[in-house]
Amino acid sequence: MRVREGGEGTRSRVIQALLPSGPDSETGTFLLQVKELFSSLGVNYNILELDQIDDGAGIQEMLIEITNQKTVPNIFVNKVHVGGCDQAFQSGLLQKLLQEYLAYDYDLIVIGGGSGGLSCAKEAANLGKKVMVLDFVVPSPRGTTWGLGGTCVNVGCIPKKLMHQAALLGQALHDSRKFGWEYSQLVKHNWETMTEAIQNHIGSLNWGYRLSLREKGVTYINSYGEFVGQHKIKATNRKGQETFYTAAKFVIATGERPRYLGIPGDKEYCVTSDDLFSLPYCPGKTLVVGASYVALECSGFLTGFGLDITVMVRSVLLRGFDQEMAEKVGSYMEQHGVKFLRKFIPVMIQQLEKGSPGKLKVSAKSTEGAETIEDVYNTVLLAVGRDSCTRNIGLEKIGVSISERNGKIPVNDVEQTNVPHVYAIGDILEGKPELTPVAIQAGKLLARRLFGASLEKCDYINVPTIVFTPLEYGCCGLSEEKAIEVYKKENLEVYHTLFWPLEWMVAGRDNNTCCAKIICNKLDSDRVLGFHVLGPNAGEITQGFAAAMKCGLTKQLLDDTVGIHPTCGEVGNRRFLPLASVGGV
Ligand code: FAD
Ligand code: NA7
Repeated sequence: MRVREGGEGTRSRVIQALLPSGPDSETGTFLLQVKELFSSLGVNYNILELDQIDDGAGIQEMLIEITNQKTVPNIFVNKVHVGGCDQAFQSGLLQKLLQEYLAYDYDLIVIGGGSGGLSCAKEAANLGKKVMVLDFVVPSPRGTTWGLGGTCVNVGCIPKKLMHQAALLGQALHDSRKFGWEYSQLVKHNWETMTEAIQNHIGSLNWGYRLSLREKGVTYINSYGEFVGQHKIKATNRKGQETFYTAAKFVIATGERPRYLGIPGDKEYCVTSDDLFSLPYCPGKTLVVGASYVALECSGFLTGFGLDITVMVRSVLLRGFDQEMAEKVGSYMEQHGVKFLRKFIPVMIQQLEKGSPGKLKVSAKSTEGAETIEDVYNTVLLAVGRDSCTRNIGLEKIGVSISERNGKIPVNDVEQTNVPHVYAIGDILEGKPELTPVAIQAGKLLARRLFGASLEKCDYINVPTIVFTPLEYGCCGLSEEKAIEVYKKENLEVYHTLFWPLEWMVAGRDNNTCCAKIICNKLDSDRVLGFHVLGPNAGEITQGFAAAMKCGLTKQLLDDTVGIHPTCGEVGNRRFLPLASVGGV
C-alpha cells in the first residue's frame, strides 16, 4: 500500500484514513477538516488516497468486507473503525475519540503476565508501542504464590515436565542394571532436593521475564488489574494501594486457576497443582481426584517416586482425548502401580492428624449406586478442572460478555471481545486449546495485527499436544470419536501400528504397549485427520507429524516417507495397517 504520512507529531499512535482526493465536494470539505483536526492534535496519521493508486478498487473491496462501509472516507482510529465523515466527524465522535485517545497513559495495557500476556506485550513493544503489563498472583487457599510468568512457568508445564523427568530417571535406574550398571547403595527419591532444584530453575525464569520486559521498555506492575471504566483500570498491589491507568486498548490474559469441589474440607485440607510443585514436604500416600491430563500426569510422576497413589475417577479418563488411547494410558499406569477408583466422587475431607504431611480421611460415594467408601491419605490433590479468572476483573462495568456457564470470553476470529477496544487471549478463550504455545502465538499475532505489522490470524486447528503420563501420549487433530461425529464412520479408515522401543527390549519391559494410530478421510485421498502415539518421547514425535498435517499429510505420503532407524518416530513409514492386520492393539 502506498501511504502518505502526515502530522509530524511525536506520538507513536497512528490514525489511518482512506480518502478520495480533492476538496471539491461536501465530503471533500469534511476531509480537509478531518486532516486539520489530525494536524492540530499533533497525531501521526496515514492517508491512502484510493483514486490515486493502482490497487484502489481492490482495497475498497477489502474495506467493504472489513467495515461494511462502501464509501470513502473511511476512518480508523488506532485500528478501530469509526466510520465515514458523516458518522465520525459531523457527530463529533471522531473529535471525542481522538481527544480521549491522546490522553491515554498507554497504547496497550495487558492484564495477566502469563504465556499469552507476556508474548503480546513484548511484541507490541517491539512495534514501538507504549505498553504496560499487570501480573498478580492471588495466593492459593493454602497460601502458595509465585513470580512473573503465569501458570506454565510456575505451576504448569515447566515444573510438571521436570517432575515427569525425575520419575523417568527412576525408571531409567531400573533399566540401567540390564545395561551393565552396578550400584550397591539403596536408591531412593528425595522430594525436597528435587523441589528445591525445580524451584531454583523457576526463579531464574521469573527473573529472565522481568529482565526481558525491562529491556523491551514494557512497564511491569505487580498488581491486580480490574476495569473501572471503558479505558481505565485500577491496579491494586499486595499492600492494597490503588493506582489508576488508562489505555487505548486492552488485552485480557488472566488465565485460569484450579477449581475446588465445594465439599466440606476441600479448601482447608486439599492441595491443587498450584501447591504441589513447591510443596515443602513429600506428599506421601496421595489421593488424586479427577481424571484429566493434569490428574493423570501428577499421579504418574508421584507413583514414579515410589509413592502410594490412588486416582478417583468420576467417569472417563482424559475426556476429550481419543478414548482408546486414554484407556491404554490408564492400563499402563495401573500395571506400573497407580490404583484407580472408578465411578466415585469425594463427599467430605476430614483432618485426622496435622503434619507435613498429616492424615486426611476421605469419604466418597459411588456415581452409580448407594455405595460409599472411606480411606485415609496423607495428601489429597484436586485436579477437577480450572476456572477462568474473568469474574472479578470488572468486565461487567465495561460490558464485556462472558459465558455464564464457564466464565470464558467469546471472541471473534481476531480475538476481539464484544467491546471493540478490548481483546482476550489464552486459556480464558471459549472453545480454544488451553496450551502455552497457543497463548504465545495468539498474543504475538494479536499485537502484530493491532499495531499494523500484519493481518495474520491465529490458527487454532490441528494444534498438537502431549500428555506426560508414564507412557507418554502425543496427538494432533481429531480423536476417533470426534472424527466419527464429524465425518461418519463409513468415510473413515483407521490405521494402527504397534512397536517395541529398542531401549525397552534390552531392559525387557513393556512389550505390546507402545502404539500409534492415524484416522484418515477416505473421501479426501486418505488425508490424516488425527494422529495419536503412545510411547517414549511422544511429544518430539508428534511435533513433526503436526507440521506434516498442516501440509495436508495423507496415508500415501506417510508410506512414502523413509523412517529414521532405530527410533520410535519411524512409526509412520509403511507401518500403519488396518486394525485387523495388526492383530488388535
Ligand atoms: P496464564 O499463564 O495462566 O497467565 C495468567 C496470569 O494472569 C497469571 O500470572 C495470573 O496470576 C495473572 N492474573 C490473573 N488475574 C489477574 C488480574 N486481575 N490482574 C493481574 N494479573 C492477573 N500447556 C502446555 O502447552 N503444555 C503443558 O505441558 C502444560 N502443562 C500444564 C500443566 C498444568 C498442571 C497446568 C495447570 C497447565 C498446563 N498447561 C500446559 C497449560 C498452560 O499452562 C496454559 O495454557 C497457559 O499458561 C495459558 O496462558 P495464559 O496466558 O492464558 O494464562
Ligand atoms: P479438565 O480437563 O476440565 O478435567 C476435569 C477433570 O476432573 C475431569 O476428569 C472431570 O471428570 C473431573 N471432575 C470434575 N468435577 C469433578 C467432581 N466434582 N468430582 C470428581 N471429579 C470431577 O481439568 P484439568 O484441570 O485437568 O485441566 C484443565 C486445563 O488446565 C487444561 O485444559 C490445561 O490447559 C490445564 P469428568 O470427565 O467431567 O467426569
